[in-house]
Amino acid sequence: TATLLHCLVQASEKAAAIARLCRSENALFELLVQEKTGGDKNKKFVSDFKTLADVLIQEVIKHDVGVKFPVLVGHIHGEENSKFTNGLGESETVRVCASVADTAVLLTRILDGNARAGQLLAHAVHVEPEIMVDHRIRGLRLDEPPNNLAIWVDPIDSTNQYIQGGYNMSEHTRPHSQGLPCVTVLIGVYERIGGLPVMGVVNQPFVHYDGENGRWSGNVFWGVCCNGEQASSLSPPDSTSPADTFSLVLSSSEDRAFRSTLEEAFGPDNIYLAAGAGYKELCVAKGLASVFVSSEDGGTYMWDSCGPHALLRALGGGIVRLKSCLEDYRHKGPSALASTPQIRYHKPLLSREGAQQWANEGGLVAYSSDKSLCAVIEALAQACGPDDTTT
Ligand code: 2IP
Ligand code: CA
Ligand code: CA
Repeated sequence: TATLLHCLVQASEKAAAIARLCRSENALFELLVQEKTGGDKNKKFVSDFKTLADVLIQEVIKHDVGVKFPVLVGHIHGEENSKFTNGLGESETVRVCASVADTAVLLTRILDGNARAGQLLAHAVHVEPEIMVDHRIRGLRLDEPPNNLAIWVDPIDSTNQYIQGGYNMSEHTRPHSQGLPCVTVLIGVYERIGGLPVMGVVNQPFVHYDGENGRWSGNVFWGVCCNGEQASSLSPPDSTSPADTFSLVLSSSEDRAFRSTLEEAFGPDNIYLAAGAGYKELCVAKGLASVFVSSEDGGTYMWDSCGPHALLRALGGGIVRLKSCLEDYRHKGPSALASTPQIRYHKPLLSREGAQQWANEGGLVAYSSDKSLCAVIEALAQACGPDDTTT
């Protein structure tokens, strides 16, 4: 399994390289930021290149992991569908071909004859990024057989920020509210039976900008939690530090009343707003916030949380459904929180259709320690009163 982790880190680095390329090469960037103006010319042209970038990255991850781990083929799922449809309704299946040349031909056709863009992308699809060997991964002894496992991929989380761009240099010790650092590539491995997340990679393609060469570099984080083994590229947050204040990170589109409740309970200065579900979960793993709470049913999906969830479990935290926590707390008291089940990733919601089948039902809480989970649930339960389970 340590080789699987290495393979996932490598796949995430290739994904990050493709994401950076689409912003650094003019031939691609122009397509990425192109406004949809309607009209057939624009429709025939790639009406939604950002979707193509998403689909392509997802297919690259599926391909690269599948080649090394054939037992995982058919068990790697993602947000996107491999069929890409342009504005005229013409569909083509995006895939990694046997050679750079073949992939370039396919992508050029999808890009309505834009050979320069097709070749640039094909090259990035086939070149192996150089990654530093992480000795901590080498040293892991994990014996979960890959034929018990399946994967959720979000090829680009926070697409809006990816398209918009931007970077606020001043934010180092608190979460970025928006901009390229909120963009992540999320890969999460879960058990086919039981659905617990056991291994996760969160890649942040845009972290440092080198003004001299105009290039971005990123960070990659991983965590493993299976068979009693917990390991991560991050260290567990130091909860004994006296300066440790409780803080929360929320979506800027979080329900106003819900946000106000939290502001009253914890003080407005301890609430941060940030873009990207994956990024907010990463902020919790990094200790930039104690919890990420989302009250919206369907605000996030399995692919938004599986990878970061494994990372959090590796650090002694987790992700649970907000609604079930509040119910447990109200009916059984604070001690029930210790046994609130972790979100599972293997079963669709049969009462729903399409992508909604994979929504994180009833909102979520991502936390770095049981203490943080209790603090936020206690505050919400008290604020909402004993009978209100609608939150
Ligand atoms: C989105 C993206 C959004 C996020 C939403 C995700 O994924 O991360 O930013 O909303 O939850 O599903 P918010 O930023 O308000 O938290 P994608 O970009 O993959 O659609
Ligand atoms: Ca997402
Ligand atoms: Ca996405």
